[in-house]
Amino acid sequence: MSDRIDQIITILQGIGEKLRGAQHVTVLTGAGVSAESGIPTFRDAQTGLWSRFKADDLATVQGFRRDPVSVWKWYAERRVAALQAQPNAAHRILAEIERRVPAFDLITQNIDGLHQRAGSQNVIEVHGSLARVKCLGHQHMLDHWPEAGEEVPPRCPTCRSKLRPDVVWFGELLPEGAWSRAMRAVKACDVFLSVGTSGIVEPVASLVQKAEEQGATIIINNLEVPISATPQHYYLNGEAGTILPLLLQATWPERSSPV
Ligand code: BV8
Repeated sequence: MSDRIDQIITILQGIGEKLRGAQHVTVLTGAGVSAESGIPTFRDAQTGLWSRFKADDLATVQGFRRDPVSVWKWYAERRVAALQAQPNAAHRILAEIERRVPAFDLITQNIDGLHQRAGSQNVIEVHGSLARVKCLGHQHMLDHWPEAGEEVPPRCPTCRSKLRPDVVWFGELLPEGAWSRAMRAVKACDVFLSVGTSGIVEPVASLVQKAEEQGATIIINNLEVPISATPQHYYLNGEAGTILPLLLQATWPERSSPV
């Protein structure tokens, strides 16, 4: 057991050195960073959304066209759950790291808005957000979720076509602006920190490799990686709400962690 602790301490010290000297930190998060806020992930065995629901029915345009009421209700429920959830220590630590490094970008696949509520500023939502809706007909955007009315799903005030959540479904292109910002953030970084993503969904999954190819230090925290390190890679198995506070402490031991 003590060997494992010694290994974690050595890895955290190595990461601390890299983060202290970093010029530009780019973070990629997935559903795992919100798991300790009570938001289910997608692919975790029992609790994952895709083990309980069919992605084809709920996260594709075809699924929405087949049954717009069920899809709208599913996202409306997820939106309420996200609003009732609180950012956890992982969200807060990432916001704190942003304040302590010269340049920082946070790319998230999550649509729950918890990074922004934790104080993160440079958030790039590559899979959209539950805070916004758009219409099926002409992509007219509404920057708020409409009040519940008679009709479900509600209709676009401009063209009367059905409204849908402003999230990226399977088979849909990522928002052009967000994707190019994410690519710039990866190109600019010397430290790339991935937290709570299974790295399955493309094209986001390819960002780690892009960071690696340009020589950035790669740090990966989720529940599936081992605990190990090479000169360029650091793998930390563990819950983000536990690992990230240790990482902050190891990086700036002289500055107490205010989160
Ligand atoms: C695209 C909607 C170009 C929002 C999501 C056929 C046709 C078209 C495209 C494809 C195709 N076949 C494959 C593709 C590509 C497809 C894809 O990648 N499919 C996968 C399944 C193979 N991608 C797309 O379709 C993308 N668009 O390619 O456009 C195109 C267009 C047309 C034609 C050709 C090409 C669009 C992808 C976006 C899909 N939208 N959701 C929503 O409802 O939320 S996917 C869904 O997966 C979410 O967005 C989610 O964010 C994303 C990634 O999942 P993760 O966040 O990683 O979550 P997961 O549960 O998987 O993992 C959690 C991790 O956390 C685990 O590692 C776990 O260990 C860890 N963890 C758990 N607890 C903790 C923790 N870690 C730390 N602490 C904890 N406490």
